[in-house]
Amino acid sequence: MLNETLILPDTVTLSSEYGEKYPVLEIDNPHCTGKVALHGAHLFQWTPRGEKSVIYTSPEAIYKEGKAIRGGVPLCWPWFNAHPTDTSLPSHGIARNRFWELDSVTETEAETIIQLSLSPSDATREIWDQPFHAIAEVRLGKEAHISLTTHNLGAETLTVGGALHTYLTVSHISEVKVSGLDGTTYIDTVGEEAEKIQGGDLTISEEVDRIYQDTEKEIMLHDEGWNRSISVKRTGSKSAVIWNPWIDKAQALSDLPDAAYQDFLCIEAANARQDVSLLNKGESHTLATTLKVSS
Ligand code: TA6
Repeated sequence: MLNETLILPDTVTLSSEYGEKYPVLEIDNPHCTGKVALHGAHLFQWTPRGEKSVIYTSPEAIYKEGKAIRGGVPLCWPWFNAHPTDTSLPSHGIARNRFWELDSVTETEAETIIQLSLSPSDATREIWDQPFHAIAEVRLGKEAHISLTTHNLGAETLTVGGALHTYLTVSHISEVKVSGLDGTTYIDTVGEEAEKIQGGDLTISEEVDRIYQDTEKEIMLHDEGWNRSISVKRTGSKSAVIWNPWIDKAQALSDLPDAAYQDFLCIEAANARQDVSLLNKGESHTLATTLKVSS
């Protein structure tokens, strides 16, 4: 998990605020502050200088092995939501609920760069018995860039989906609208599943849980309350997921305050349902998202 000989740049400290056995990297560089847990390779705080927090994390999040932090950018991998054929397997896969290896922490004038990796273990093989190597990279500066690369180390074709399940802080859910999805087909998974087409901008006034398909365009979250916009640019992502639990689902989540549905919206770079990648022997795939705030 943690190579004690790894030298950290001056702008990065190793924090035990979340427990001696739950290492968190705290970033404080000229452009932003941030926090990355080795557990799940999980970015859970990013605040550009002069801005309000961009990444939302629940004040009731749980920081312990095996439980994904509620908020931040959970890595849903190698599948999104329920496993396509075996619903007994963990929802959102195996990446977000275990410790990753910290491979390197470097910096440039523009950003801090953190690289972590995950390799098969007895525990992962029990769930997904495939020869893989996964690399997560978090780059924090005036923008935040999160990427997840899958290498197929085996001879068999690897089917890989997933999502960078990004929780974005908003002034109030009633103050936001989302553009960039107009005319895009989506699967509405709230209640009876149905395929629909997005008409114009998306506003949120009820539970929203949608998989937008075959879309690679930039998505913009416009927050009237804080007079800012957050750009979400995706690469290696054919789907985009928009999620807000609204009142009932928020109450059902024990690691989220009941009223917290008002404080965030998830805009996720994803490859869901049929938008998965088939990696032949030796092939790799990178799913990435870049966040940028503008006023
Ligand atoms: O991204 C949308 C979603 O798949 C929702 O259906 C909801 O389950 C959400 O992810 C959170 O999932 P989690 O397992 O983190 O509670």
